[in-house]
Amino acid sequence: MSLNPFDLFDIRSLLSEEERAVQATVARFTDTRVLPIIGDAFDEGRFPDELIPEIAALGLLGSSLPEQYGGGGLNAVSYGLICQELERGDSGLRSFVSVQSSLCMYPIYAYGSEEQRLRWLPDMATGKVIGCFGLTEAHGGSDPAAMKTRAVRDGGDWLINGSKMWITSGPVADIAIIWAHTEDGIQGFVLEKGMAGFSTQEIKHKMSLRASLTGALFFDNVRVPDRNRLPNVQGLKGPLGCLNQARYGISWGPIGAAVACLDEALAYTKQRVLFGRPVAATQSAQIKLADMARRITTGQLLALQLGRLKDAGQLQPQQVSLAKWNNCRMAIDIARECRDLLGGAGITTEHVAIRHALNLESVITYEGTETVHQLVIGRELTGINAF
Ligand code: TGC
Ligand code: FAD
Repeated sequence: MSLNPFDLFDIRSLLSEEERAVQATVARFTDTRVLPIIGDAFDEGRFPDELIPEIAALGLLGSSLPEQYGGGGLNAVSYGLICQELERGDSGLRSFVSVQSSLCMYPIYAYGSEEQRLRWLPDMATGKVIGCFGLTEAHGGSDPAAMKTRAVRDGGDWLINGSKMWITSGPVADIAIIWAHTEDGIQGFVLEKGMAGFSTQEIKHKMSLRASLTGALFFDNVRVPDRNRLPNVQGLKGPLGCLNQARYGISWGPIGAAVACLDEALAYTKQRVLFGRPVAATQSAQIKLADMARRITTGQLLALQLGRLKDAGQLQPQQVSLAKWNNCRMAIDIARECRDLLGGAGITTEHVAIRHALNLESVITYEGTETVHQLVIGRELTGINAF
């Protein structure tokens, strides 16, 4: 019996019925709705927002949140599988779902009041309200504690001044979860589109995540009522707690991108005849393909155990760092190698490898660069902070 080249260790057999059903549903969506349009969307630098109603109808927005807030009540492994299957289509689509679910709905759920949860979460689950998450500033995203954005009390309101950079979905978002220094430490605020002094600008000329919108946010004396402040967290642990959720999903997503690239490279090298034999019949191509399968299998096992730890309530941020680092590095290396195996054909978006390779340049950078995650592990091993 031959093995499934994309699941050499039969990891599917380790999934529950519900987890398999979630994976199959999202895989079908990616095959039928995403893959036919995503190459063009990437070329055009267009986020395919026509897919939002379907993404919402499938329950992919806030899938882990309780049903009373519009969530799906799914476990962490299911959320990981959602990210993996979406990113098999494109990292931009997975980014959209990560930001909406892990970076916007999660903080409202985890740090918000009951009134705030009921006010925003159900509409975010249906895609009626789109969110963005503003932590990074232009002078240095790796060091968010150095943020310059400030919120100052003014009677029952807050006045917010500053800016944020590189914000996914920023140009279209209806609400922005933004993090600002206050006299009581870093706090989170929900800004609403149309608030006076709040403006956005799209970042153009991206060669990566072209099927995703990225922008800058500007706050010029934005008056925000106290009821829009997230009351239940203070300090950097607030935004970093959200990053744990998103980084967890990003530990799964790039597996999908890597699988898409391996799938393409296998098909291509089997039919491409050079020097009288298929490229796949050469030892060097087989070693490369085998190495990809090895790294994907390792990444799959890592992600699944990460998910099982999360579902057991035992997940440590350092474990998320290691998985995000490993699986982003695994996927970008595979995408670049697949691009090479396709020769000149690999440089066009007629094939998926270059699009995934370019996208993964962002994925390995955002949510903590590779270096940041390496230093998190280094600090854990040595007890010495090298940041
Ligand atoms: P440090 O002293 O380590 O910690 C400060 C406080 O935070 C707590 N903490 C965490 N809490 C929850 N989860 C984590 N992962 C945490 N890491 C730390 C910590 O316990 C402490 O709490 P307390 O109560 O003692 O005050 O902070 P540090 O200043 O040394 O920084 C550590 C460092 C460098 C790891 C952190 O700043 C970092 O992770 N930097 C990278 C920033 C980053 O990842 N930004 C991402 C922006 S969002 C984004 O990219 C979205 S992409 C969107 C998409 O998916 O499309
Ligand atoms: P810098 O922090 O300036 O890093 C530059 C280099 O220095 C990197 O190689 C880094 O690894 C290295 N470095 C940093 N610290 C150290 C150190 N101590 N020792 C050695 N080397 C170090 N942010 C949000 O808040 N919300 C979003 O929705 C969002 N979406 C994004 C979408 C895209 C497409 C991109 C590209 C970014 C997005 N980001 C978002 C921002 C992202 O999180 C930051 O780009 C990332 O955290 C890195 O910050 P930086 O770009 O300022 O790089």
